[in-house]
Amino acid sequence: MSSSGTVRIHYHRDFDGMVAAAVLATALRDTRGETPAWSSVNYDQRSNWESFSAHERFAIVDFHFHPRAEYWFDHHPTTFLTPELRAAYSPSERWQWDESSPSCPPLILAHAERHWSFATPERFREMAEWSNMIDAARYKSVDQAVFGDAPALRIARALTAAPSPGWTDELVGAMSTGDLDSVARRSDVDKSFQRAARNRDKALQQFPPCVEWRRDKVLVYDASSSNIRRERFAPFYHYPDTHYAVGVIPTRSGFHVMAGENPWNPPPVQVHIGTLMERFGGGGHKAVGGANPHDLQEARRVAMLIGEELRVALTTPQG
Ligand SMILES: [Mn+2]
Repeated sequence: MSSSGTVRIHYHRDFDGMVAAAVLATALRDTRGETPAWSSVNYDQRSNWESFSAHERFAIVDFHFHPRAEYWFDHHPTTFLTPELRAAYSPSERWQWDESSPSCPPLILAHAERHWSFATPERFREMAEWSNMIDAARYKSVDQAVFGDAPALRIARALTAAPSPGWTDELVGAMSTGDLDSVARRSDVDKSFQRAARNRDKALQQFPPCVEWRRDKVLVYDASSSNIRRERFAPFYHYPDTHYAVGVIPTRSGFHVMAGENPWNPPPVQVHIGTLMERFGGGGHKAVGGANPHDLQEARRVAMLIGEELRVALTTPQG
């Protein structure tokens, strides 16, 4: 499988991970005489991380740090799987970690310009800007998040209905040579986008009956049925005056409780959702967090408790 000269770029299979791979492949080819190949990596591959990609030269972008990676770039705060791996990292001409970056591509571009004298093409600047918006969910409005029609948003939604696991490798190739518009116009991208848009419409339609209660701008829902399609921002699309949504959703092995602030109608109180979730064995950030109770009944109970706690926080006068 491995050939002596080729460095393989392993990238996280989402929009910013794909752009990161296209950017790194181009920068390595143009400035370092590399002839890179690429393939996506997913969270299942973290087991046996030590022997990951044991017999080849490789790079990793938008995914966990690996000490044998010849090139590595990431922005995730959770990138180091062990304290030993954290200790093995220090920034270098080939490695860079910046958890303050909203997505991975901008840090690779800045690095390639500074260390390798890479001349960033305009199309990569555009892709990096959209990566920041998509990865950090910084959409201007809930309408843009749900129905946004810009090429980057069409591509990102098309990924939710990918025809095969290897499809993203082909798109990374297209992103390395063409701009977002040309990628979004591909017939395979458009076909997946159309399918994804139908899924979205179904999910929006299915959401209101899942609402358990809405009080004082807090919404609690139960989307635990496997027959229900999910759209991340459906609660705020249907109920824009909501400050917090708390819901139960299925996972591969059980159920997940998630809670989040409405990015387009932020709450007037300072509740840290991650800290709140820690009491139920979960975690997260200030604005969004989750927990995995052991069964559905418990997940529903936790969702109700968290919803009620958020409701009390919103209705208690701040002192
Ligand atoms: Mn990513």
